[in-house]
Amino acid sequence: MTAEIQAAPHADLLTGFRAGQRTALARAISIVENGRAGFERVLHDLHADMGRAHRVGITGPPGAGKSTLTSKLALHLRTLDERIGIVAVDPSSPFTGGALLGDRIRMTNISTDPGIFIRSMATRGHLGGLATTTKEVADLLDAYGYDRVVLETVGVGQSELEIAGTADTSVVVLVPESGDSIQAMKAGLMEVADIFVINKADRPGADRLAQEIEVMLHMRLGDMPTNAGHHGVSLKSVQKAAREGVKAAAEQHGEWAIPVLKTVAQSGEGLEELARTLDQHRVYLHESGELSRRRQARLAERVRAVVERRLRRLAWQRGPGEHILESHLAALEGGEVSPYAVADLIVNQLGLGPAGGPT
Ligand SMILES: Nc1nc2c(ncn2[C@@H]2O[C@H](COP(=O)(O)OP(=O)(O)OP(=O)(O)O)[C@@H](O)[C@H]2O)c(=O)[nH]1
Ligand SMILES: [Mg+2]
Repeated sequence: MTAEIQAAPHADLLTGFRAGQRTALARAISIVENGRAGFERVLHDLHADMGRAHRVGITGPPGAGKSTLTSKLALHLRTLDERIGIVAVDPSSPFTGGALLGDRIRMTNISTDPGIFIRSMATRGHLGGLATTTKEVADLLDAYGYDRVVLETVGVGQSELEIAGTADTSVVVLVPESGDSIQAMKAGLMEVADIFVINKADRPGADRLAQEIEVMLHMRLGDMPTNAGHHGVSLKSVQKAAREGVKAAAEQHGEWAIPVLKTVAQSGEGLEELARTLDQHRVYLHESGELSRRRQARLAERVRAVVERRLRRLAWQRGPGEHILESHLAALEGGEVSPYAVADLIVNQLGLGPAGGPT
């Protein structure tokens, strides 16, 4: 074993964690979140306890109602006696964050229930990368025994999309505001969605957005409804044809027909259907073998991310990388050395043997 997973065994912490003590869970999370000594060992030791939770990613544009939806979903799942862990990635800085406070207030009514655990993550200050840390916190919630682990991220950046894309089931939340469906296409949200939710269905335009999404899903299958674009044909009839087409095509290939649901998160409308659809997707994942494909992809990605994180730490935190860089800044600017030569010097210090270098 390397130094990373040998360090600090945290025996008491693990005992408390496995006994279901929330304080131990909170401590484990803060050790992992802050990358404190021995954090990889904690994850290593708990790895065998992971893999039971259904991981649900909830993403979408800022203010779409993701937190409201998540808390209402959690409340509904509680009535079914499920235990839910929630990780919310807060896009604003932890120091000025209005959104963080907002999330806390909106989620207070559920935060005293022992069957629910909520953690808000700050997006800054993750040397190992936000996406990896967030997923590791989700791992802890899984290992702790939550039946459902929900990851809420704002679908604006690459790492947020990455987080959503590595859940077992990804829910993309959109709202009836102009350009939303086009935004979704642009941001790559279409590619990660297993379920679309049109939230704020109490507002005008929800039906139209649902129709647009269904037509887009159908177009992605490469097969427009034959009457599309025909003069006098309503979007609604195209939607109906599209929905049927998506279902038929999915059934034919044993695939998942991506549903487009409507919700009013504030009042809880549509949440039961969302919960049912999540269960259906979980069954589909099991039966189709897609679950193990997704989990293998997730584990492979994790190994790569951990290797990269260790190399980064080795170069910039433990090793003399920063020092070598600083001491060459003037020479770099003066054109006496190239960035590649300085990189060579740093890499050579890592004790990894020949590492390519400039050719
Ligand atoms: N009209 C209406 N408002 C809603 C609905 N769901 C949520 N809202 C409101 O929309 C606002 C944003 O809700 P949040 O749940 O914080 O949205 P979010 O997507 O988590 O926001 P960020 O995490 O900041 O991106 C709040 O004022 C909610 O009360 C809904 O179904 N209808
Ligand atoms: Mg939120």
